[in-house]
Amino acid sequence: LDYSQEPPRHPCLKINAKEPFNAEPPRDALISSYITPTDLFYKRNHGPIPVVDDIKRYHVLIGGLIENPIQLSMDDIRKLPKYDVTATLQCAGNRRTAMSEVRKVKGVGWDVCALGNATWGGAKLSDVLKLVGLTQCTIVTPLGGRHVEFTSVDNCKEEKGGPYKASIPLIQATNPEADVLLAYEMNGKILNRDHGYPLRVVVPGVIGARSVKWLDKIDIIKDECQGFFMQKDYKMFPPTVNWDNIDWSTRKPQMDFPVQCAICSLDDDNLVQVGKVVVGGYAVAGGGRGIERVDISVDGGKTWIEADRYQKDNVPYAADDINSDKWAWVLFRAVVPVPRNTEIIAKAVDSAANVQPENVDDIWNLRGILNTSWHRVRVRRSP
Ligand code: MTE
Ligand code: MO
Repeated sequence: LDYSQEPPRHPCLKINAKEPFNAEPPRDALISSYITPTDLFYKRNHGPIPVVDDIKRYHVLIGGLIENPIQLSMDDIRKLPKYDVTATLQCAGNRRTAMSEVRKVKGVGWDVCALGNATWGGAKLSDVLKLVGLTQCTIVTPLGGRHVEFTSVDNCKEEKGGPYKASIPLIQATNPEADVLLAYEMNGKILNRDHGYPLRVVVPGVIGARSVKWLDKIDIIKDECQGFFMQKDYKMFPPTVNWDNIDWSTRKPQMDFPVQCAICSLDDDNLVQVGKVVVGGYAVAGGGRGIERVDISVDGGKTWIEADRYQKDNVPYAADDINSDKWAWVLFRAVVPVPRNTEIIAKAVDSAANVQPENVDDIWNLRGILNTSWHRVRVRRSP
């Protein structure tokens, strides 16, 4: 694997692994804007960033279990109606470092910033699939296809040098309301190499691993994708499963992510001068659910106060507001008293009343995915 053609990156990013390049922004930078600037957006890769330089010759093949396979150029994709969808992409490994502190897990360590909120511009996958005769509500094609597989042009060691792959159910892919995009823009600019130039999939509300970058082909397939990242990774196991007794076939690939939040205005350990502190951060729910509440405690979880929530331009947020971005995070803020040395905790509730687990131990899993436990930071009063 050749890492000699990596693009330049922002010096502020905290590098968790160099090759493949995995990096996240600092906490305070992450919540300084509702839309995450592209250069500060976390980068999660499993191999070198591919070079696609002959855009005239670039095309996406659509094949598999359909009667008439087609080939689409970038021009063909740009001719389809363009949608701008603001969606938060979150890596399933977000907050893995903290899970590893309980008991060691396997995988790249991440603090709380392996996510970002961007406006993705592109064609809807549902429109693209109409071109091969697949309409909304198709559960199975006449040839027996039930899943849509995305294959990349990159190469990674987990696939023994082959490309990264993932799939989603056909019913989701053909549903225009699911807002699955083939994106060629990120935050109003042409998608850059790190994030999938020239074309990537964006599956809103689902763990980042299914949003395949550098798309090469789309296949309609019978069973879900058999690739490494669908079958031997990104599955949720109970804490009793270890590397000696694991049977990967017993679990489904993780799709939607659960409700999550983290404090980003404070570090793990803080020394504060004054009697009050700003508790700011993000909260996000999978599957298009909204954030109903964010609770903050300064007494180890005995009592809670509700934080203010907002999305664009500091406008107060409501989960059921038609102007809210349903796939996007919510930023929160509360000013709380710090009476003594204490732990500050944040936890969110989504619109289906799902809550975050209190302790990381209960959701510990050997791959260290989906650490959505209450986020805790320590605060000491300086004398
Ligand atoms: N697509 C390809 N082709 N190769 C990859 O390594 N990583 C996935 C996904 N798509 C990956 C990929 C994972 S695990 C995540 S979390 C997101 O891309 C990260 O997207 P980003 O780097 O644009 O933030
Ligand atoms: Mo990821």
